[in-house]
Amino acid sequence: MALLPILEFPDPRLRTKAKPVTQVDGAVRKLVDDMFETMYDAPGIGLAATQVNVHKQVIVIDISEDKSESLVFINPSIETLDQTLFDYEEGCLSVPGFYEEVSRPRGVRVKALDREGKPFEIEPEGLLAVCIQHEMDHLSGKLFVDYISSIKRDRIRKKLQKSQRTQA
Ligand code: QAP
Ligand code: CO
Repeated sequence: MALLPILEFPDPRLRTKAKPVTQVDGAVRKLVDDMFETMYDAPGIGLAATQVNVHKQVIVIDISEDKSESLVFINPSIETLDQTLFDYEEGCLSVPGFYEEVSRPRGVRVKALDREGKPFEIEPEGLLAVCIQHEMDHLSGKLFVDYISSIKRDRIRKKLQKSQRTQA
């Protein structure tokens, strides 16, 4: 297993559109395992392959308190079931230190492949629904800061660019 470096906003590679996985093989399972290790180490509750500069449709999520509910989504697709908006203060491992409220549909149906390449379907609500929508946005090059005002986004961008400069 390995910890993978996480790209940070405004890195343009975060805008890359991920491609479908054609075969869920050992290399994909290794990526999944490395993504879990990276996410749990952070710690975080969700990570998309885009964030570790791998442009394949792979997401890992675990919203449990004790790392007991790991979920893998390969080639996910989504439908809205409950359009009622649900507000949540979101963060992102690619936007460290910043949290903003985002509104998204409350209920969704998600179809995907699991770690073995087997199709499955879930109908999450609440935080899990938020998290899946947030991670699926990453696979299409979108970030939660795209939903907030450009004034706030620019302020976050400037602060992160400054800390990235002094880190490097
Ligand atoms: C996405 O985010 C998410 O700023 C996952 O300094 C977040 O795991 C979906 C993290 C909220 C729904 C609701 C963020 C860790 C982790 C930070 C994360 C930080 C350290 C974020
Ligand atoms: Co994120």
